[in-house]
Amino acid sequence: MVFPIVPQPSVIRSGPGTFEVTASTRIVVDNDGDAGEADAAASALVDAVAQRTGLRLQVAKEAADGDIFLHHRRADDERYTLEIGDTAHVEGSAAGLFYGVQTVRQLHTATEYGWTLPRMIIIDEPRYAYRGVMLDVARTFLDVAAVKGYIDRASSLKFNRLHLHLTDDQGWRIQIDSRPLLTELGATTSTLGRPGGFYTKEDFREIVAYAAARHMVVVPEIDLPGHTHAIGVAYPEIVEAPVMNDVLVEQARELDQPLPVAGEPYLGWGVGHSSVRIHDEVTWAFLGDVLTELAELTPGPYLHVGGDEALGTPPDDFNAFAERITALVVELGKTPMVWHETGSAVVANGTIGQYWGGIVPTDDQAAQALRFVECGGSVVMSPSDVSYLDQKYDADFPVGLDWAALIDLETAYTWEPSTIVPGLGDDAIAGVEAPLWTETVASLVELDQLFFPRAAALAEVAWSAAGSRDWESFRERVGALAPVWDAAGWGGYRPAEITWSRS
Ligand code: TNX
Repeated sequence: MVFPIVPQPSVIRSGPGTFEVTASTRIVVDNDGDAGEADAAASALVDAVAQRTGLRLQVAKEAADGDIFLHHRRADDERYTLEIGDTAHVEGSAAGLFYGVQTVRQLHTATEYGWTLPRMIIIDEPRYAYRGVMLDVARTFLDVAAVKGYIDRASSLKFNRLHLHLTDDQGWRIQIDSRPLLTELGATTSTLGRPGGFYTKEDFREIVAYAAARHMVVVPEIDLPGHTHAIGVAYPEIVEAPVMNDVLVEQARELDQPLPVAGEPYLGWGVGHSSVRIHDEVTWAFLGDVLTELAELTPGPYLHVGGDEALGTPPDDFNAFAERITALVVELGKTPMVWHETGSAVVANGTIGQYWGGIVPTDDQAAQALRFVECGGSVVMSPSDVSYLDQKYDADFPVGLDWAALIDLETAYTWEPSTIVPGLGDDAIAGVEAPLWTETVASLVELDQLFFPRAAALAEVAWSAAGSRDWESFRERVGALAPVWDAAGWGGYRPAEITWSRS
């Protein structure tokens, strides 16, 4: 018997018969302490049942047979157990309960009068502690409602990190009180002239709180020292003139992208032409102010400071910059995250590198990834030819880029993080992240097409034990999730190699 759960749980034992959720089923909360952790999971379950059936179940304190119990246990982990018999029990930490509820939501079949659940036992916990999705809100600005929608989708697959790529050549998306022109002038546009925008501090706090309620930690990124053209639209003294050497001019021509003009918004999607002025103390005062405000806004432990594709920055300058900026993040009490190129430098102790090379790394990429371990840190795996959600599924796909690879569902599923960089095994891997860049994305509908179903494949790579992953089993399970996604109003692509259940 294959149960329609993605990611695949650690242990499943099926029992005989079913458990019926009807209008008289109550959700009984059993909080360990008075923080109400089980209450949050209870309302997630109430909402999930209501979404599919219109029934709003009662939440109760006292018990009866046939109810669904949520037992909260104080623990700093993400484990849960699920036992469905005459009565249903979910037990776990606050996060564990939330994941248990997501599992129940996937397991049900809708009936005329409610839900049917199979009797069974599940014991489940994740493989990796860091299970991320990234959203590029710089290339295309996405409003708070869209970001919340993205959090709903990702957290249903047990992702627990939301990396927000807040700044790039095309726009600056976060209010910084000490530098108001960043948003006044640097946020007005998106790629190809799509609407711009930015998050006020209140907006950002709202996103962080919404994510936290779904057990996702926000990882904000200010991309540096490259990808900084938008800073120059606001504060020209911080950035170098756009670098237009032969390589970059040729690259822009091949990509059919315009060249940047100093001080004017950049609407193309060429890369590598911008850099902050690394040797100017004015720049460091600016960066100190920006990162201090961002650190204050961010309850999570990480600040991502970019480091990718600084093609216009001389290597020695880049390394000096990397050392100083990661040290600054540590001073602010946060763990620095950076793209893997930054491994060319001696980064601050504990810095996490994000690997975005291919599943067959070049020697440089492998060496750079390993440097984070030598510097007391670890690596998050985002190999671009399997985990990049912005790449097309096939050559004819209407949205997405294709520079890394065409990534069909099986390609997104069938890879193993611990064997990519020789010498970089699970003890050095913090986890997996699936980035979604938005040069070609104009709407939430298009975002969904890139996200579903590949994010489900990547969620399983991040959560499920290597030995429990199996493409044929995944094919069956993912196809059965279509009604759950439909009920939530989530679109997405439905590739023909999967048999999709009907709602
Ligand atoms: C490369 S991957 C980039 C981004 C682009 C992306 C498009 C990485 C760290 N940098 O600037 O948006 O390609 O796929």
